[in-house]
Amino acid sequence: MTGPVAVIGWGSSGRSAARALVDRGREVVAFDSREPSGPADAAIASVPVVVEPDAERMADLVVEAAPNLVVVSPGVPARSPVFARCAAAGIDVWGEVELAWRLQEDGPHAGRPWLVVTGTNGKTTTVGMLGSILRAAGEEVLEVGNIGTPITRAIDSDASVFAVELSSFQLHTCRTVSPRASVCLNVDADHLDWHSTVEAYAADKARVYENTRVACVYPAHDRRVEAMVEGADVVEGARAIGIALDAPAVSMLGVVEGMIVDRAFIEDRRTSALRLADLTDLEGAYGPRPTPAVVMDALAAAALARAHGVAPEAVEEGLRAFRPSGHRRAVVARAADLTWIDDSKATNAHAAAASLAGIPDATAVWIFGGDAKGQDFTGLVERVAPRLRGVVVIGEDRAPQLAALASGAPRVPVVEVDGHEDWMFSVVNEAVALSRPGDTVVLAPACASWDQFDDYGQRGDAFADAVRRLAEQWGEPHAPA
Ligand code: UMA
Repeated sequence: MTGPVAVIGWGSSGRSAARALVDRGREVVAFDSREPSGPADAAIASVPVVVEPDAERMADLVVEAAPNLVVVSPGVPARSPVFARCAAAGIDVWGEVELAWRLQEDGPHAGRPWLVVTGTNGKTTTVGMLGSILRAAGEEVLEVGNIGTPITRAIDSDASVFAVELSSFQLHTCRTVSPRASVCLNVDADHLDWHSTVEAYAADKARVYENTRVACVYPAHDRRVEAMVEGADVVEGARAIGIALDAPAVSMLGVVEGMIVDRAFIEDRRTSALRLADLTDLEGAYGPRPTPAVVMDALAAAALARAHGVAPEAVEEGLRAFRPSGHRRAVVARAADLTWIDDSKATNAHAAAASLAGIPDATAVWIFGGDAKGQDFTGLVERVAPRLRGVVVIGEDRAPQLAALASGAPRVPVVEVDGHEDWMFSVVNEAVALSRPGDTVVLAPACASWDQFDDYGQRGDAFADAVRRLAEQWGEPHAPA
């Protein structure tokens, strides 16, 4: 392959792709709809960046540049005219992930396995658990993809295996990527502004299973995802491996008496199952009651690791050592006789429902609210009402949350906290007032944070900080999680 390459999008994927291409002696020209923010590193400082806000006009300019390959960033939507225009001109369009795969397979790291995770919710948790398990098995693993590090940035590393998080955007432009094992955790309506329809979104998610070599892992209760596995063109011999929260059938991983067990990757799977780990191994990360969603993530990570040949002991050790990155249902403290959970990342109703799902009835104090993004919370409140001891409603506009609570959970006590000075400290004190010893306080706002914070991370940090101060007040200065 020679000749210039056009890179669309000068963000982290585009710059990383350009760097990998320039390192291989390729000429690159970049396109972006906005003035690039921040300087590129020295190796790509001389790459020309064409700024063109109009997508039609940009597509014309790309074709006029006569590249023999176009590499698109994940943020470029499927409806972007650049796809049709390049197809008409006979120019190949690859995503940054497809480029990474091809460069890997053309180079000294050909054959390095990719274990690939997609899904609407739980991707990052699963990739984190998988990374921890692989590390416990002595692998040099890198967690890459949508999780933050573009894969082209990692291809020249000596990592022995990649734990890869892929979004539907990235899967849309994958063609020859051939994972050793793959999973789609779940599919719920999301990103419809990018994909146009739920069907198109699901079709892109389904691509995760294409060309899989050893195992297509899927939630056994989810017909829609199972159908994706059935419809996938896989490498001969690849197996479908179900995961479920109950006793596993043959070729599945599941849960028996509080143990994660494997009936897929053992010789005598027709007659027996192998214990991999206990649910209590998740306690350090998630407290005594991991939610069903978290257990499914652990099952998925275990199945991918087992498909890669990891020993059972490493699954146990890896799950025990795993700690979620901040704000994803992390136990931030046990203080004031309560377990405090930061799930500030739960910025929509689906994620908040998953967050509250594993908590015993009437023992959750729920911190709920923020920028509602136009959501109607009636369904969410009806679903979680049995779990609730009380609710602290936050945010600048609390009307949508209060209306849903009044109709869906009329007997649950509700307290509002407005944005007065040091309001998050009031929130945690109100939560204590609503609670009984042994309860769980969950920050799972179901809303974006932009009305009061820069991002969900800042919101979670403010919560953790307020809990720390509360713990000190209660004479529990270290309040270990
Ligand atoms: N741009 C254009 N034209 C377009 C769209 C974007 O020129 O039509 C330009 C923008 O002006 C900007 C650049 O492209 O300069 C940004 O590119 P990008 O949006 O593809 O983002 P990157 O910085 O390359 O980051 C991407 C992922 N972002 C998206 O998918 C939106 C990151 O996921 C990912 O970590 C990174 O690649 C490395 O793989 C972020 C994300 O929000 C975390 N993902 C979504 C999610 O998780 O829900 C899918």
